[in-house]
Amino acid sequence: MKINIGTSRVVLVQGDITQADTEAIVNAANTSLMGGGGVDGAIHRAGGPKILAACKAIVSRQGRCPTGEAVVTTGGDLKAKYVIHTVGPVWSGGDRGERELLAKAYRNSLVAARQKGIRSVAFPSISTGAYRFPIEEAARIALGTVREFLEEHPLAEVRFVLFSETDLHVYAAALRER
Ligand code: AR6
Repeated sequence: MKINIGTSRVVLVQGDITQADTEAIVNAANTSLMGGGGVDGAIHRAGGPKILAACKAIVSRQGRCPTGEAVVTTGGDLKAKYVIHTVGPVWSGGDRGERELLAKAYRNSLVAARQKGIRSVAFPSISTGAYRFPIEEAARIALGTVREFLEEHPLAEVRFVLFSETDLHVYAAALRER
């Protein structure tokens, strides 16, 4: 599924984000930036040790990555030249600012992309795996935040790479709602 927002393209696909040919892919990391399970594990495995080395350098310079913030490293052996590591919130019922923090993670990832002159970015579904954010709401926040950003700051393409067909359907429904 594909829509245009001004001159930018928003694309939803099912797949493995480590294979994406966008200029950057986004990692759903944790504040340590030292890798983990889920998409984080997959990205570090596919991209090789250069990514972790770059994460370590960032952490030794500026400390852990707070929830909602984003940092950029090399893409190592990936097709993507860069990995944007962001940290989504852990869902704990919805009254700890989870929605705002999720929006912030998407927004700051796009801000980081723009600062590097990156024109195409692929996102996974941040926070909806190990961090248990309800996916219907997460999809609305993700797509709404991306749309708002692109209306101000066009990019060539923002792609959502959803791991399962079910997740793709949830994002497609959220995109059609608007
Ligand atoms: N490509 C695209 N999406 C994927 C892939 C892949 N290769 N692998 C998994 N997903 P999660 P979170 C989907 O748990 O909820 C890590 O341990 C997955 O199906 O990866 O933000 C970090 O280190 C789900 O839809 O991220 C953190 O500690 C989505 O990616 C913590 O998990 C996000 O699931 C972050 O949890």
